[in-house]
Amino acid sequence: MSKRKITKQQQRQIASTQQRRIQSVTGTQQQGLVIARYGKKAMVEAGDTSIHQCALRQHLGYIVAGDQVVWHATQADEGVITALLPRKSELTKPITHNIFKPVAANINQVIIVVAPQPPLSTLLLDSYLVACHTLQLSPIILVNKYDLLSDDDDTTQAMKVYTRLPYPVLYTSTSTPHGLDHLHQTLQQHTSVFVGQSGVGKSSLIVSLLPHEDIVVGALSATQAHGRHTTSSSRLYHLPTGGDLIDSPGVREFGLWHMPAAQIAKGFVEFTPWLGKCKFSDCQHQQEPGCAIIQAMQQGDIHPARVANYHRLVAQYQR
Ligand SMILES: Nc1nc2c(ncn2[C@@H]2O[C@H](COP(=O)(O)OP(=O)(O)OP(=O)(O)O)[C@@H](O)[C@H]2O)c(=O)[nH]1
Ligand SMILES: [Mg+2]
Ligand SMILES: [Zn+2]
Repeated sequence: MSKRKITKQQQRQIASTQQRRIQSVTGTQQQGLVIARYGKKAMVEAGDTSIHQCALRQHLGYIVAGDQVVWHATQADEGVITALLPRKSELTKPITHNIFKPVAANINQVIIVVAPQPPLSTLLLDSYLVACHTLQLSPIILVNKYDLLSDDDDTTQAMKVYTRLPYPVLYTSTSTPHGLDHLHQTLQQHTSVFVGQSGVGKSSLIVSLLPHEDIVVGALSATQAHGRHTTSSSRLYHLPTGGDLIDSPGVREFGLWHMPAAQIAKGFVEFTPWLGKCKFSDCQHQQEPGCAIIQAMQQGDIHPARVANYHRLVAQYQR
């Protein structure tokens, strides 16, 4: 069935109905910050920090935590969102081929949380790094569950690759205060989002950062059903030291974008000095003679694990 087309006359009718609705409610239009979105409702924080459950008007686009919206009150703690203000940035998640769902809006930092448990996926980490590069967002790698790390485990070994890259790497534990001060400083004056695999401790970290706030680690039915604490939708928190932090639901993979290989290569930042220097302009950086990337790898300037992940992402992103 084709999508419903709206004629100009219908558009005018919708506009005038909206105008009448606006005039008939008690509240006046005001700007607000979306704290969370649950199904067909969103929690909006007003300028006076009061929270309102708001219904969503049609044709708004997908509202998400971090969005700035225009809304008006209908009752004491309820309202309606009538417009979405333009986003300065957004982190989107590919759901199916070329269809993206926003995870967080108006952020300037992405904190990619990893841990030794569940086992680290460097492919997922690299996917996020490529996504951040494409979306022009600054990534920070946060290794949580420091208490479970040992000198020779897989995560410690893998992190040796990432500490050579130009990204900050932080270590934290929620069972000890390890790294929390540093994390507080990193989050100050920024709007950040926690992303990563399910179970790495994103929500637990927020509990540690905001011990006085009533945060449920994990959500509702999923917790009871599976005995697991799982976040089901993004939610924004104000930090006492300044800055906002958005918790997002964990993912299993983040690798379904359709992206040209050249764009993926740009997201592997240490490849940059060698891009465009291969003998063949259409070089796949596999076995070709005169491949600058392979040469850089052989002389130790690029880690083989990153080249391997680059090829896996090219295969995945282009499938
Ligand atoms: N040992 C250890 N366990 C931790 C640490 N941080 C969190 N955990 C545990 O890890 C489990 C998952 O924590 P959550 O905070 O729910 O993880 P999440 O990343 O928010 O998961 P999703 O909401 O599913 O994405 C819980 O059982 C926590 O108690 C840590 O620093 N050390
Ligand atoms: Mg969570
Ligand atoms: Zn090459």
